[in-house]
Amino acid sequence: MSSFDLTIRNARAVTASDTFECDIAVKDGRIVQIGSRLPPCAREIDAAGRFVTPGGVDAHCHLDQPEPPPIKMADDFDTGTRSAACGGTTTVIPFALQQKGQSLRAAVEDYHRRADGKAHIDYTFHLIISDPTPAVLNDELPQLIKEGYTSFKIYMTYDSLKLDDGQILDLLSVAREHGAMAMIHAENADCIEWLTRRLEAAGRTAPRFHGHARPMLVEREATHRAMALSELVDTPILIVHVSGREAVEQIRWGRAHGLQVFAETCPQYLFLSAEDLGIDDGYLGARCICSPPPRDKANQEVIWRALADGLFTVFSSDHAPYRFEGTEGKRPGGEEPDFRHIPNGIPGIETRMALLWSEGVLGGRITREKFVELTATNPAKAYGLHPRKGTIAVGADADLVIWDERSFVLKNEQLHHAVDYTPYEGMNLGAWPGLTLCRGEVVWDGTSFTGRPGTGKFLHCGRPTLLPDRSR
Ligand code: DUC
Ligand code: ZN
Ligand code: ZN
Repeated sequence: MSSFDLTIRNARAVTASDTFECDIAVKDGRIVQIGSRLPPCAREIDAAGRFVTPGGVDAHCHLDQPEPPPIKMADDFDTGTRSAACGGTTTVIPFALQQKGQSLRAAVEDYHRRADGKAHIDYTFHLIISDPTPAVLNDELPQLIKEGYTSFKIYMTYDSLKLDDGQILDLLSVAREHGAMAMIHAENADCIEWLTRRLEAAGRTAPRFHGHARPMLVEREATHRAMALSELVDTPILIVHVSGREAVEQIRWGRAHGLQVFAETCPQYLFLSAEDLGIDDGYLGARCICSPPPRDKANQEVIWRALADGLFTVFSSDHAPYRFEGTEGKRPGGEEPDFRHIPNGIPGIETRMALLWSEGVLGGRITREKFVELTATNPAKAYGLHPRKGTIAVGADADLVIWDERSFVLKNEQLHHAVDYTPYEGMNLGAWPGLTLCRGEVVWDGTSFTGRPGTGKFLHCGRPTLLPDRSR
């Protein structure tokens, strides 16, 4: 009998580069051997020819982020990571948000308190920097990067978060000097505000006008500007939640001109469209309000092609969980606010992996290897977690998903988040994780969630390995 804790037999293991038949042996939470006909083990799981992928790394999700009352996120680190695990994600990277006037360190400490003892799977934090004071730029941020908080998000829109070009240049300089990944939310704030006021003046305040206030050109312009700022400082950026053709064209242009620009997209830009925000002035479309907004079918096709051809580096959920009913979410106390006041964001932490496997892999749009690259390996590399996370290799954490390929109709009641709807209700899916292992422990067995709060650990990130190493 071997000394392994667990052996997975007859796996069809998929990595970002290969698919191969093997047994996978686990000891102390790590993969210790990959081979054929490994010796018997006291605990074995027969994967019987099913595909086994690395557990997903969801590199963009929002959990228990502070909000102005009465708005409150529905998912905290308990329900959010439970939902992630049941959907095949084993690492999440939500955001420690600095409020204006707050020290960055205090924001990180507050966010640790929100996570401590609650997470079921491993996690780390990106930082959101809304107030890049000299203390932040010179002391707090460089020190936090050294401690393993090696990525931060910059907003070009939202009044409470947006930075001007000079502030962005300052932050990109810190990213360059200290080897951090800068993520950018690219939408032109002034255009959005101007359009919003005109829509309001015309009485056009129903949810669907959210999309009218944020047309593609506001994303196109900000994407181009973000790339210009990154070029000026000579440091890479990662543009998050890219929604359609015009932004994709900008990024292709940037790449063709030698700029180092990485890009992320999300399920909502493949599976939702402007019609989901409403075809009339009804309020139900508030459920699909997110920013940038979903576009049209032609833009969905552009995003699919860009996933397949390598334009996109990362596929994340941008899970931003607000209930529709109740006092804290999209329809607070039964009120139906103007689109300006509806919280931006949709749930998706549990559905991200299965949507892409079903429609991308089984739909013949991307390879299995590309699926792994986008959902696990590249996010781990982009944020300094690879090779511990995001791959199937000796020495990596035993974060694994065994896939069940079966058709079913998705319903919110099957999901484990604390949100009262899924935007993907009624979709036919062809696969769902049949088993999720987090550091060798079963957290989801295909029917039941089996995790325990507090077993997920905080991860200190290394230097993002997608970035050039300027230290030599
Ligand atoms: N947009 C964001 O920028 N963040 C959260 C969700 C959303 O829709
Ligand atoms: Zn954003
Ligand atoms: Zn987001």
